[in-house]
Amino acid sequence: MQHVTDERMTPAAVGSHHLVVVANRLPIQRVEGRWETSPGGLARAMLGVLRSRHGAWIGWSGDVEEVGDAEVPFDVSGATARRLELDDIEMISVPLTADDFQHYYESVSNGALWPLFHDAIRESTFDADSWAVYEAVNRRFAEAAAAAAAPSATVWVHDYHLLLVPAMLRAMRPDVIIGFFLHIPFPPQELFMRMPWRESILDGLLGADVIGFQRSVGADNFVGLAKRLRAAEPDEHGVRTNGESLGDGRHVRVGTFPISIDVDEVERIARAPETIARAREIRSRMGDPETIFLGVDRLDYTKGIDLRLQSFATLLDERAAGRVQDSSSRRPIVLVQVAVPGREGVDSYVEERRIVEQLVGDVNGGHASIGYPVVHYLRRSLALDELVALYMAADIMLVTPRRDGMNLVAKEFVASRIDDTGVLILSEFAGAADELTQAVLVNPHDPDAIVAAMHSAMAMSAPAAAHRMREMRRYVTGHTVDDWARSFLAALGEVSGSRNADDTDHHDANDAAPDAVDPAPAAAAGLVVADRG
Ligand code: ADQ
Repeated sequence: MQHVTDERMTPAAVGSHHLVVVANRLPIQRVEGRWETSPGGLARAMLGVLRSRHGAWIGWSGDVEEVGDAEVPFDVSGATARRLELDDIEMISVPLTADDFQHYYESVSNGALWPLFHDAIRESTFDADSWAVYEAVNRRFAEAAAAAAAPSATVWVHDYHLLLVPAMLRAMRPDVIIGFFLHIPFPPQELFMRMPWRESILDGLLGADVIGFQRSVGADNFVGLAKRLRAAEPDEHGVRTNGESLGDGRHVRVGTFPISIDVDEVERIARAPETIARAREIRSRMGDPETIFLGVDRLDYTKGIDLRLQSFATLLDERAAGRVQDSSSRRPIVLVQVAVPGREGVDSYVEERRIVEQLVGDVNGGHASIGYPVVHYLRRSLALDELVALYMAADIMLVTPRRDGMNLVAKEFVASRIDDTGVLILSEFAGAADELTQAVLVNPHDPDAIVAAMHSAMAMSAPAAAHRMREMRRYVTGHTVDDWARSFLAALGEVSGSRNADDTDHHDANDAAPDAVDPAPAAAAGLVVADRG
């Protein structure tokens, strides 16, 4: 059910949320003129907890706005507002103009941070004017969070678009518990040091109470940098800040929280008779190939789509030249590559699409026959049920990113293989490699290694493949996105508990009034803030 709120008429709703999620995008989409929650795994995991804790989600709606266009985006039923209640969760939109979008999203987030945090696979562009906009937009998100959060609420900030929000929010609302989760890798010190805004970023993050990373290597990189650049003192659970601007001696917990998927949803789709029939249909429409390789990615240079296409071409060349023993089969081997384009305002994404599409053309040009392409290339987003049917139709899943925070496609593939068949080839440089250790792990930077992994996956006996898949399924089933969200919130809950205990101790020891939060920013946000104790 959707319900539009015009905040000009309902100011009482401000500042009442006990759990606030802050992310670049709102988890909503417009379907036939109506706003609905969008179905991603993160959204599904968070919406459940948000609903149960009177939550709000702060983010951008996805539509750029004109300067001064104060009342979009929720133009439903003739009413307009910045807030929309969907399924008992308040969606609060942070407006972005086309200029904001270009500087904050394209230039800094995806032109500077994204490549640097992914091993500097592409050169970052550092533009001081864009950084000023990034700061301004981060402040807007922090202000929205400060205005939405109830006294002592929990605020969970997500990802590289919002690295400055934790410290900004702490300055406005010292009473709230702040978590930050980074979905992408956190780079090694040598690379991070290139960033002109390196101190600001560390200060921004150190404003949080808990900082979560996908892999322990990211957490270690962060702690090392906080020590080196901010004189933070590492301990078993994180760091203690050191410096006036950061609040001397404040503890920041730093941990590893590998994200996962909605396993129940994927399994439910995989068990549905329509999906099983669709998987069979996909195979037969491709001429019942001997082997179907599958890749599913955003069209991003980090994902290594080009690397796998090159290795696939080598595999086909070897078979054509008769250098491979099992090439006696007349049935073809094919690769299905699904790629969703995006970020095309950034040059490197336009370039990546050109590279990938040229390779698809080259491989098909050299190896296809009439009516039988060897690479089936779909440049679009597919619904989850169609994706699951593809995961089930495939024999070998190719997940070969040059670097990836986690890679949820690998986990979706595993969750889909309810009959324990199929082989996963997985890059060592994806976060998922720490967990899915029964995959055929590969160094994607080594073309021969990808070809060798393809051969070994094709040659793997059914019992060996079933053993590996069973192990991986057991792992994924026991580590769902709900478990991930719960564990991060539990870490925040511990901070909240220890703060309350500290306040009680302080109160008992000094017999003084509990610390009051700085009322100025809260008052600016239209809030009445209670004492912390
Ligand atoms: P992404 O880089 O977007 O996420 P990923 O983890 O692979 O990467 O998630 C992609 C999601 O998009 C999956 O759920 C997948 O099903 C979906 N998807 C991909 N291609 C699709 C297509 N053609 N059609 C429809 N859906 C498609 C960032 C980090 C990752 C990290 C996630 C979550 O870069 O490393 O795993 O966040 O933290």
